[in-house]
Amino acid sequence: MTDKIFLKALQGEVLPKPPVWLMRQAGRYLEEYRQVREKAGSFLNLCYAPELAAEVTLQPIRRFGFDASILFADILVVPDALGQKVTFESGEGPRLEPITDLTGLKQLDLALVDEKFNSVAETVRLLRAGLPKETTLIGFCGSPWTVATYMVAGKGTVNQGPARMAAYSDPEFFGQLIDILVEASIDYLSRQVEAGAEVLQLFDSWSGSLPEVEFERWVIEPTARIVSALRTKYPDVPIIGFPRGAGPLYQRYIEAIDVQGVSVDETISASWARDHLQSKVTVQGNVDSFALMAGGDALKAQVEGVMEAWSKGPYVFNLGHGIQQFTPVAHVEQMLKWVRG
Ligand code: 1CP
Repeated sequence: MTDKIFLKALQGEVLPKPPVWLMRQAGRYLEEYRQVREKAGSFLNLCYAPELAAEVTLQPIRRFGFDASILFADILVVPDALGQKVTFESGEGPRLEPITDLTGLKQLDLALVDEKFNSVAETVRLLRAGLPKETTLIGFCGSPWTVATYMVAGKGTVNQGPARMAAYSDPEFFGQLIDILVEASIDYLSRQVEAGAEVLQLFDSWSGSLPEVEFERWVIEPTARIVSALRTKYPDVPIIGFPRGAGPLYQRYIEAIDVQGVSVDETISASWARDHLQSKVTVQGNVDSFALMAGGDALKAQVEGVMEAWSKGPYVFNLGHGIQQFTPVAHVEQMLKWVRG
């Protein structure tokens, strides 16, 4: 039995008020984050400095009292730890030395990951010691497809074209890349659980760019392997999947993968999610992060829409995607008042 309402919701309990947290709740919309970020130097330095990473993880908990806290790190820690060169240029997003064929895969080595994965695990340890007792700690990684889109293109892309091309024209290479990511992700998430992560979330931010057959092969299949390995090792740790943009394939995703929760993006209607997802898993979402940035009546309507549609089943209140950089803190406070009453 647990007193943590976020865990209760993931165990399927229907609660009078939902637990609430926000994707990317630590970040540049917070003044106190920008200060620590500056002190850390590079973004990856911040990810690998346990004291600082724990500090920025705790900032939104202190300010807003969210029910869950997500480890501060990034999905690109995995390629970085495997040996690919990764940097974050300010204002431009991530840059990687692209890996586009079997020869390129040789620079990746599963034996290299210890130091970097362990420093993230150290952040998790500090957090378990520093979080309020009612707050649940979420560990995470990117799903193989989404991480691979960055590894192949060397940066974020509008349509994930380079990875889609590689998957069609060199499936041998692309399949091996995905296999490496499956293994590295199981290792990485296992270390997070051993260090104290109580829930895991798998971010597949770009799963919406794949047709059905490719979705099955590059999203469902590798994610199912990761989830089943973790389920076997840690049967009591709930897992949330986030196949962003998957549309009706959300349903296939929760049927094929043993997740306890599914994070729903803002393009899915809350009533569709209630009818097709909530009877099987806990749903999480799905207010538009731009409605939060805009605030006012538009935001209020969305908050009420989600709560009305989902309140008869298990759910977690969240956004449909990460919080926007220029979101006023006052809008977050207002939204919490509406949610918590
Ligand atoms: O300089 C900065 O401060 C950079 C901003 C930033 C932050 C705060 C980046 C760069 N990453 C993060 C932290 C982060 N990233 C977290 C932990 C913090 C929290 O949620 O509170 C998490 C869970 C992520 C996950 C992540 N990183 C995803 C999946 C979720 C999503 O937003 O779709 C992705 C795709 C990334 C890659 C990434 N990291 C950062 C940037 C600018 C990008 C590229 C995004 C893109 O291609 O559009």
